[in-house]
Amino acid sequence: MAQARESLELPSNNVTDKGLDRDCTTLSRHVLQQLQSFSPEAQDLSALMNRIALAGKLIARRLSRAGLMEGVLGFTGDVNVQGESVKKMDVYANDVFIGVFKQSGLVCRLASEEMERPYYIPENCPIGRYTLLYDPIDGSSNTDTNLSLGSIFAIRQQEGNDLDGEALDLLAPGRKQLAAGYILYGPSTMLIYTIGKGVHSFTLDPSLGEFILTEENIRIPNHGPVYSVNEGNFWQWDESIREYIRYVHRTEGYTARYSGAMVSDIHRILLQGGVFLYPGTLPKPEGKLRLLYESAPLAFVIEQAGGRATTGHMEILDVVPKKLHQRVPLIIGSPKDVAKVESFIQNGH
Ligand code: P6P
Repeated sequence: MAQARESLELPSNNVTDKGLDRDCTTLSRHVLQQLQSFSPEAQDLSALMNRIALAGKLIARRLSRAGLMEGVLGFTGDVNVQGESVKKMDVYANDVFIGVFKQSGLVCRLASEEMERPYYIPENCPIGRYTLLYDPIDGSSNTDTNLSLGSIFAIRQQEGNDLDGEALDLLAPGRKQLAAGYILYGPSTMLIYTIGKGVHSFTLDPSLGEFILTEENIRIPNHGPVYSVNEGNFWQWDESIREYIRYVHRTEGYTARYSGAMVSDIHRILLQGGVFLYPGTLPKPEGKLRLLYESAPLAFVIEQAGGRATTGHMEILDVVPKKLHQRVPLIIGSPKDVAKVESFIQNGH
């Protein structure tokens, strides 16, 4: 019997199973933990993040089967407000966010790269206190080649009643964001977010249908080897940017990485350090990237991780947009690397 008892030795009941604890940390629970509160505002934010997660699951599911379905890939034949050819995935993802937030009851307006004007959900507006700003698919050029893509989101408090539908309260600096982050559709689907209390990552477990906590309080390295920029624009840049590129070409320790989806490139920089640039060009000095639903959300995340994001002359989060689809030059990443780029822009070296 003694022999049998030894083989039956049970683990002591004070052993906490880290894996089990982590598997139970879902996104909505994590938001409440972050806020250490069950206030109506905390519950709202938790519910909003849950909706973002649902949108991410629906988009990830579509992308994972795109090659097996009719009508998912390719172009719609339309051109969006940005003057860009629209992919079918752009439209699908844009509609997914509208659909999941209609059900939420919390969001009155959605502003997206794909829509000239904000989309209003009238039934939500009397109580809807939040606005979702998003880029439904970042990196559309990668949809038909099965490469990484992203969705970028920011949540802002609605200020005033916007009776004229001009959404002028959205023309406020990025420091007004309540929450921001991105979903990365890669080998796995990840969701990275901040509500101003650090940066946290979640990985979608398809078998559970849940985003599970993966890393808390992510800190960007002070410096890293990666510089991420489309060098095909080299001769359209200002001389100061060309001088920076010549500097990294001749200096040991730098490596170029550029995927065509900045969510993917910036996620790499968040973890390994470095700098992503989309500078202005001579024909387009304001650059390509949109402030309200691309640069500002990513700037919030990177600043919360200890990094920086600037136009080259001003912190991204301090820029006051003049219009909904305003573009800004973007230099974002590790503090030391962003400062290096700035030194070329501001001092010519
Ligand atoms: P280019 C995707 O359209 C995007 O907004 C970013 O995700 C990406 O880094 C950039 O544009 C790619 O633009 O001009 O280098 O092809």
